Amino acid sequence: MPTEQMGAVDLHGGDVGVTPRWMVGVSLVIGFGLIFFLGMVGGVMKAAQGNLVHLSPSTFYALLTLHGDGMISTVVLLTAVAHWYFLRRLLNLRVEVLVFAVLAIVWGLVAAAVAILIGGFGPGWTFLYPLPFIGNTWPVWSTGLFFFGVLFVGIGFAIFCLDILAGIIREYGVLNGLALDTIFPRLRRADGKVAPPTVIAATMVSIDGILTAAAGTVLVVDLLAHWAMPHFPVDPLWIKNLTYFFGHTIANLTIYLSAGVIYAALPHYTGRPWHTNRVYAISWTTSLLFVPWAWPHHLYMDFVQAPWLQIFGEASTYIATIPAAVVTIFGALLLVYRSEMRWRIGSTFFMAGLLGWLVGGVAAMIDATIPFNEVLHNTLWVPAHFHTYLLGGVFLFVIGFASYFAGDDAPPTRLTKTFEWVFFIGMIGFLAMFYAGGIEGVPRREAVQPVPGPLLAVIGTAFAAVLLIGMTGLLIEIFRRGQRNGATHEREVT
Ligand code: HEM
Ligand SMILES: [Cu+2]
Repeated sequence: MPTEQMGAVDLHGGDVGVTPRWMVGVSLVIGFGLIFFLGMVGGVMKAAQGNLVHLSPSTFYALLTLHGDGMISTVVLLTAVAHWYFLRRLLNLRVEVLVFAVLAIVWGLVAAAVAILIGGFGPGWTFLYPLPFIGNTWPVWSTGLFFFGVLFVGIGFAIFCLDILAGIIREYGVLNGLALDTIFPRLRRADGKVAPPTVIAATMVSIDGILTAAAGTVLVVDLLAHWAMPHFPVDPLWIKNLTYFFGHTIANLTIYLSAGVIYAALPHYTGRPWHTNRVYAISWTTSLLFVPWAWPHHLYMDFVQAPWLQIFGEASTYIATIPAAVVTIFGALLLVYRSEMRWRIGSTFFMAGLLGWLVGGVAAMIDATIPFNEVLHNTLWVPAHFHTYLLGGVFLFVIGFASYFAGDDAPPTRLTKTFEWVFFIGMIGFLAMFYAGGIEGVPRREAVQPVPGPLLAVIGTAFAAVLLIGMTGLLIEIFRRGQRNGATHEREVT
């Protein structure tokens, strides 16, 4: 695709009169607004567990559901939009499709929020059958509305994935989208062009994302049928498998979306391009094949589950996680090593996020190992590990992207450094309390926890407050610095 032509697409936006930059900017504002609100909800839940505020159990479980469903949908939105920002120039994507995807996800979030905040729907964000139907504290309409909300989030994500996959097929084809031409000379193109790492990540995410959205659709349609016609039979084991195929994988894909962002954005700070090679092709193809098989690690306690799935799920968890994480973290270190790395808010958060991904990933694999799972299952170890890589990984990547997007290239000031420290100290302390609870065997998802849960929750609440103060200050600073820069210039994608 000649660059002039792509420039024309950029400048004129689409028929809906929306420019890509505007759309990405608006999505970031919506997403960060939601994270702030849902983070406050998280802080209130912790405070309630620490007996600092009083919530009725049904309110607690409704807020838990809101926080979980909202946070996951929001990071899907944010990471997808950030990845799209780079992909649109590489794949000549149209902004109209992104508008539809974002609208579907936001609509899904609103529907779920109404079901929860007005209806009191509260079976947890994984809405495991039969809980949504037997919880007697919420009305029947809220169950249906919540499922519609989930359906729309899935549809929005599917639109995003299908559009990207179509772009990849147009520009590279699926095999070369995975850079398999670096391994098989027969696939090589005449012009010698190889897919950049951002596109490799997009190929993996879009294919696995379509599978995930398909599973989510089957799941929600099954549940909606049961909701409308209570005689419609559903098999609990089948539903549980589908639920985790959908829930585990969609949450997991936000990390792979983030990797696509880092491949494109980090070179801006190191001054070196991030090249594709065979190792990327092999690692990402492996992740593509195994990510959809990791979900059974949520069902180790289900004795009726087929044993081969348990073993295969454990093995797939390792095989899916390790290669892409290792190549990304090593790749980033090589990119930074002896480069004249410019430490800005963007680059700092990208590197810190990689650390969160590593720590959270190791903690996740510990939990996905059957003998450990026997003691850690459904303890606070679970929110410990996923907050490490979602809050301490994916969310940091998104902050890094926001800084990049805002054109905030000024060196850190004393104020931004202070906010960074406040944020990191709050975050680490907050996560540490989750891990401590896990090691002590405090169960997750309980409005009222056994000792030492409440004490840890008091300390966790204090750290959460620190985290939220640092986060808010930093985001306001990024926004202000971005505005000062005009933030109108577009950058080269490496
Ligand atoms: C900003 C600060 C945050 C705070 C204070 C916070 C707090 C909490 C608390 C207290 C719980 C309940 C844990 C339990 O007892 O089971 C929880 C659960 C959860 N959080 Fe967060 N969290 C934060 C950020 C995030 C982020 C960024 C994400 C995802 C991107 C996230 C996703 C979740 C999910 C999926 C659950 C599980 C919900 C369920 O069990 O149904 N949280 N969080
Ligand atoms: Cu999982």
